[in-house]
Amino acid sequence: MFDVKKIRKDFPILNRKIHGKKLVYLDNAATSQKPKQVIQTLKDFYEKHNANIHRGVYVLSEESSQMYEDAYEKVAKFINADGMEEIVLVRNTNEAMNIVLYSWAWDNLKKGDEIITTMMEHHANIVPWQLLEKRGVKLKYVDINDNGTLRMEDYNKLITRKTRLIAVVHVSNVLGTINPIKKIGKMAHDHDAKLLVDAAQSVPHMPVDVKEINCDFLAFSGHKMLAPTGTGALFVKKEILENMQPFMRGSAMIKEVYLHEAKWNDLPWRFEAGTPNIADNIAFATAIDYLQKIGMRNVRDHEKQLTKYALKRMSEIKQLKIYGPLDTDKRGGVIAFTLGDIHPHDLSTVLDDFGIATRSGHHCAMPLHNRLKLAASTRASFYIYNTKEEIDYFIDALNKAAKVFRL
Ligand code: C6P
Repeated sequence: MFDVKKIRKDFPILNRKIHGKKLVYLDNAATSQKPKQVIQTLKDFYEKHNANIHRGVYVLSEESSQMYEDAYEKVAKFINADGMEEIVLVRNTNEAMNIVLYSWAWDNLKKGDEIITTMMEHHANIVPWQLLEKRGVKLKYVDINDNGTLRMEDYNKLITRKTRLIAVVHVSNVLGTINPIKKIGKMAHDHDAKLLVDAAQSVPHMPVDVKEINCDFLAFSGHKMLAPTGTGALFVKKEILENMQPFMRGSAMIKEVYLHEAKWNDLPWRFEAGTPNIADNIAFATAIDYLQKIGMRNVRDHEKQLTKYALKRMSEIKQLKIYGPLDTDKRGGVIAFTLGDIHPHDLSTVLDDFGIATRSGHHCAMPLHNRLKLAASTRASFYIYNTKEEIDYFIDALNKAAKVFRL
């Protein structure tokens, strides 16, 4: 049974007052709040187990090494990967993309090759590929329809025998659109191209299975799914990861070092130079335990209900424009909107006076905002601890803001 009241008790920060009002946290797409279980894991680690990993034969080092390896296995299992040899733990989705850029694309793409991405991408899935343009790789964009879905017919027009990579966001952090990544992956593979999925806004919010999607690369951030900041993961199919060269070189990622050459460590350690983010990644595993206990299907259902309710109530507000599909089967729990001609930063500031945390700006999706002819938007994004009552309060605040700005 999904019990939001019980869940809320696990999040100490939800007791905070902001400007004398109860905090209503609606910026979950940026980063989620952390339950006490995750905070406790960090405390326990530093109070009872702290030592560097894979370096000592003493008890603390063996304990921390085991806990770190267990965290890898937990992340792998969560997305149904074949164990930690298909995972690299990273600080965030951006870092994951940069590993694909420097350790795969750099060696496998040459002048004339093509990458297809989309107009609804986060900068993390655009800017890395721009570096390859300097080497003569062509970067192509699939456009969007007026309702914020991908213009699927563009793929047929853009794919050629030179397409090497199709990079696509699973759930847009602005439009909320859930993209048909399985279908896109099939098109990629039919053309001998690889599929890279930016799952930063899907893995925290719904069941995601890398085998079912049949993706080659999949990136996500732990800090958006209850884990500490500085956590995230890159999934790469084993046969691809085995042949990728580590681009960060130094200690821990090697097996043997000679004066003029070195032999790489086993997977996944060859992609981790130096002391990794040990405690935070162990707490990442606690976050996964927490989500699995609730069940990812229940997480999705709860957010779907909240989103449906919020979309209905928001559409009743005059001059409020919502971006992205309105059908909750086709969208996740992020809602970007504008209210009349109120500048999104001004609106977010007024909402903050009510204790409501929203994000305003281009949400690191500037090409999308340009495509929508928008300088910025305000965005509310939901997670497991948000309630219908919070949405009512948010709607009230929006109505009051409209009055303040004389809409
Ligand atoms: N979007 C948002 O407020 P990092 O920052 O590397 O953990 O995640 C990057 C990223 C990549 N792809 C998508 C779809 C994302 O939404 C994000 C993060 C946050 O929308 C911060 S910009």
